[in-house]
Amino acid sequence: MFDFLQKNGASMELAELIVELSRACAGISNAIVHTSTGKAGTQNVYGEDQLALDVQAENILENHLKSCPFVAAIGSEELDDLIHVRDDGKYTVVHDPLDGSSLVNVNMAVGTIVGIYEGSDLIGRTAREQVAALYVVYGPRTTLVLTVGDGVHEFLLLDDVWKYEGELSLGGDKAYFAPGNLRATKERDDYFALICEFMKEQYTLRYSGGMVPDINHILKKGSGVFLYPGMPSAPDGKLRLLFECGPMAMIMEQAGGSASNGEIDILDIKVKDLTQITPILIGSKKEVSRAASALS
Ligand code: FDP
Repeated sequence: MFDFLQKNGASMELAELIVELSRACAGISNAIVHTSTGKAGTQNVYGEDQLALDVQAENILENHLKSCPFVAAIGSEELDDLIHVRDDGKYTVVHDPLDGSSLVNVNMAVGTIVGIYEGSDLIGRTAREQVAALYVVYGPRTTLVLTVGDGVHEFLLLDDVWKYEGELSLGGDKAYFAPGNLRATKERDDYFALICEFMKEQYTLRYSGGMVPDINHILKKGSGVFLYPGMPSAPDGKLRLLFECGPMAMIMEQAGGSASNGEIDILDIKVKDLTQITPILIGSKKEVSRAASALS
């Protein structure tokens, strides 16, 4: 993976950091198989109950990142502040260690999401400043999808080694939809109407309840849209700008798609605080702009 990353324009430091992250994710893949799916007895910064696996995935990533000489700071969906790692570090790494972890005990796919910024502060910045982003899908197979700003590339974990599988890009024309937060249809007639249109136009539903596998579906099939809109009682939805939406938006844009909050690109939203959430419409450009007009 190191050589591949350097050939694709990553600096030596960035390539080493991503390789370290890929080792951590191989460890998380193993932990998913061997760790209890029960609760940890603690809550994260959003007040959500943590599973033992959430805590373990967080610890695995944190330990690997602390051992990497290029990491300045770490931000995690599970923590309320950045962890300062070293003054001479070059990168801040933000991550959601185990997105969709409640799906593990029913044996559905879950994921890790990571974004990488240069520098050690994130406030006032935008996700467009990420120098790399990746996600890992822990499903029947474990795959890692990454960008360092030169397209989107997929690797497969085989016997603890990440094997290059190929490039992912949008360009398909099959109509898939993944409608998150369907509860919003109770408060939003426009969302209800859009979902009805998708059904009448015979779009294919592909929604698992895990953002990572649902967006991975769009990237692998080459088309589709994932929606998680807000509603009057929760105007910004619930998905996190830094830890979930920002990295996924960079990957989608690099694959030829787009991501919007309904008004502006996810990649152009200024970070005001680490726990910031945002509505998201992400996938094929034409589907994202259709959803943005329908939900404006
Ligand atoms: P989860 O809360 O289970 O971790 O980021 C959170 C997330 O999963 C996404 O992976 C998923 O798309 C979304 O929440 C599902 O939310 P709803 O339960 O509100 O549908």
